[in-house]
Amino acid sequence: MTEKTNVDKHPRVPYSIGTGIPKHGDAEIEGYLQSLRIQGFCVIERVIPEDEVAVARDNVHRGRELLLKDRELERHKRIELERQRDPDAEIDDSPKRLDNWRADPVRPPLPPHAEICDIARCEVFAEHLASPRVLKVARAILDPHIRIMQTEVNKSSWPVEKPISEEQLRRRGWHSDWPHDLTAYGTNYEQPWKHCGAVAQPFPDICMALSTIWYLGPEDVTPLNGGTWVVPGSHKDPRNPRGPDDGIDSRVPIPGELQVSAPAGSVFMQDTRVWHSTTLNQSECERTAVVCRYAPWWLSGNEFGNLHSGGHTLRTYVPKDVYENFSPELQLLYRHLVEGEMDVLQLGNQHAAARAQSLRHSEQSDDNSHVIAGAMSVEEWECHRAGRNA
Ligand SMILES: O=C(O)CCC(=O)C(=O)O
Ligand SMILES: [Fe+2]
Repeated sequence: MTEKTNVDKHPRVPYSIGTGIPKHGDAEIEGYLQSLRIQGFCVIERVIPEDEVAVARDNVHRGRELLLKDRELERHKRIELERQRDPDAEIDDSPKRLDNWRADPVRPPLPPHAEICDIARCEVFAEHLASPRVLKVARAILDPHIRIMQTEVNKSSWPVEKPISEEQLRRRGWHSDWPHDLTAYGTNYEQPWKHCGAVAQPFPDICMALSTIWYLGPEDVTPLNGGTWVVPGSHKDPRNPRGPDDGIDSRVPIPGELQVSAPAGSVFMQDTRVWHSTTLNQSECERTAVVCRYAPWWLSGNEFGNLHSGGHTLRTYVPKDVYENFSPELQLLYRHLVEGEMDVLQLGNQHAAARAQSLRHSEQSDDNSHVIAGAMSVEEWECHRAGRNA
């Protein structure tokens, strides 16, 4: 007698995008770097250890509630201040109310006119953002001095109502992320401050920022329950799904697309140029997720690109008392958003500059006949450097 086959509606992770990448040491980091360079993304597996995922997830859920309360308080304070200034003022409590404080968009105002950053109320989860493997990869791709520019703790994908139509299954929302989101989050001519910055097409062939999606379970992420869609290699294509001249329909499938699978606690990290899309969650369970974007010191993030869940282009800040409880590594990532803190260049950059300066004064060979400008690839340069430092 043949046994009845049980089709599991909630398959365990069938594979992970990280499959094939060694799991330890430099080889693991090198695998992620290769994947980022060639495919435009990688999945760093189990950044949050299995037995800590539930705590991180609960912390994010609780944080979301606290943030709503904080923002309401901030809004009241703003109105109070306005009343003190002018008791007869007609207080505009509509979403346009913040326009007054955007008079100087280059130097946005301090709290309460700024809004509290999402990370400020998710301090347990927050510490994972400074996990050594994530930072190693981000620093190798971007720069030794990286910062987190956008934090969105509300990136869950909720189960859709059944039955699901073919039309729904075909639905995509292809885009690339800030600063490569060509919509710049809804700019318009009447409100010129409302612009998060968008790199002009064709994008320079450089990774300017890394978008990370932190999958916080409770289930592992599969194509069924919210595994993000991605088009491998699209970071190198001059076209863009939101490119007005590119003839790409951002709402339907693109050849070569695939969905991410990863164990809960993993991080999907992508070059912000990569074309990707959210996915229908066909399971019965919320796919909890947080999104944040790591960028090098030179990306203009304090003037542009501010964002947290529920915010828009308003300046965000991390309260000093919260920041003081962050670990030193995490502090480096958020220092630029803390009142009264100077975001001086980090140690790695200072060492690099010191080496370059000492070279100026050292004995040099006095012969450049071996140099053929333009003849060395980045890979050759990296081998050469490793040899010198061995
Ligand atoms: O939730 C996801 O899977 C994708 C989210 C995303 O693309 C975004 O936040 O920019
Ligand atoms: Fe995105």
